[in-house]
Amino acid sequence: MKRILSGMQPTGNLHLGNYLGALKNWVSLQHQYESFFCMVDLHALTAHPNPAELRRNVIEGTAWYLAAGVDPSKSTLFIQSAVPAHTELMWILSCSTPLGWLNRMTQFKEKAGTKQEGANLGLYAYPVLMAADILLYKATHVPVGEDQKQHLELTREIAQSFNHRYKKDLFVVPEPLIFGSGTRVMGLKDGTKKMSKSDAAEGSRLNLLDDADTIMKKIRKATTDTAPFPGTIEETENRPEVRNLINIYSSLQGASPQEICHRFGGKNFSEFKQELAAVCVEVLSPIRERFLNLMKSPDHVEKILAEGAERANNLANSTLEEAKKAVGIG
Ligand code: ATP
Ligand code: LTN
Repeated sequence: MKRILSGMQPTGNLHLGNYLGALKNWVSLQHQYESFFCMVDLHALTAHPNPAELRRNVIEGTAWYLAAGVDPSKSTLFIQSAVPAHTELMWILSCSTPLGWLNRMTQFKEKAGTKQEGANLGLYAYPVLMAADILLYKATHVPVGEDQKQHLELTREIAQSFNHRYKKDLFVVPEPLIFGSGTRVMGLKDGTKKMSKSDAAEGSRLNLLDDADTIMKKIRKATTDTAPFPGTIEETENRPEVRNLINIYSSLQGASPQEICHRFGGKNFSEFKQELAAVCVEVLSPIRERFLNLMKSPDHVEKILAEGAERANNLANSTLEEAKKAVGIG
């Protein structure tokens, strides 16, 4: 049985990058894999979010999963903190994870910056909790963005060393499912920086909550250059903003970047931008509509999460019991 598990932090303000880099893939994978998707609220605590906002973001984040097409009759949707086995297994795994492995993690270095002494233990141990998320469900595959590749490699090492130490084939060693570079959406203002919810420039990203007018305005104002539209994709090599807009069009509409260049090559950018905006509105508007409808009855979303937590707890507890027995506390 092939099984996936993936998660996203409930940090709010989802954007086109989250949709193309994560949600859209989850929606198609749920037809081929038994799927578990979780809102990793325990991971979010490492950044001390406002408590009321965190709760709201968990519900809204789940509503975005559903609005994008994650189907609760096919996939299990749940909140990480509703399954206590995650933190319990994390402790067991921590006791088998050398500090040397964690010291290699680049995300910790980036997030802690120059003030590592002041960074919290949760941020440092973040990848061990992520390993527990994955190993509890014996996921065979984990769909993640390029930035999470190192954390997944660590999960594999933790699983292998645990199995070896306790002489059991307990944990499944998961394979990453990394989506191609076309899914890395860059900012609309600077094509070398990824589209990100933490960018102060609102015009740099298309939020999933943006209405049609806002989408059109942001695309119209997206940075391009003075040269005409490229006739081949090779000509975009030193034009990151142009390349990014072509990639977005391609991911949303299905045409290859080369086909898009053939179609718009030599033309005015405004014609391309108009079509790009129309495609964005066509794809994003129905998702936004569904989201707004779902948020009219948050109880329905809560119910889906409660059902998901029940299924998740069943599976997670059975793996936790095996792990406890293996180490001698079960
Ligand atoms: P931040 O804005 O703080 O960097 P984020 O927008 O990257 O956060 P995450 O919660 O880290 O949000 O990511 C959620 C998922 O969305 C991850 O799977 C990540 O790989 C994907 N993702 C985020 N931004 C992009 C992007 N610009 N292009 C493609 N995928 C993205
Ligand atoms: N670390 C990931 C979120 C995450 C995750 C997971 C992804 C937490 N647990 C398990 C896949 C599987 C991030 O920051 N995007």
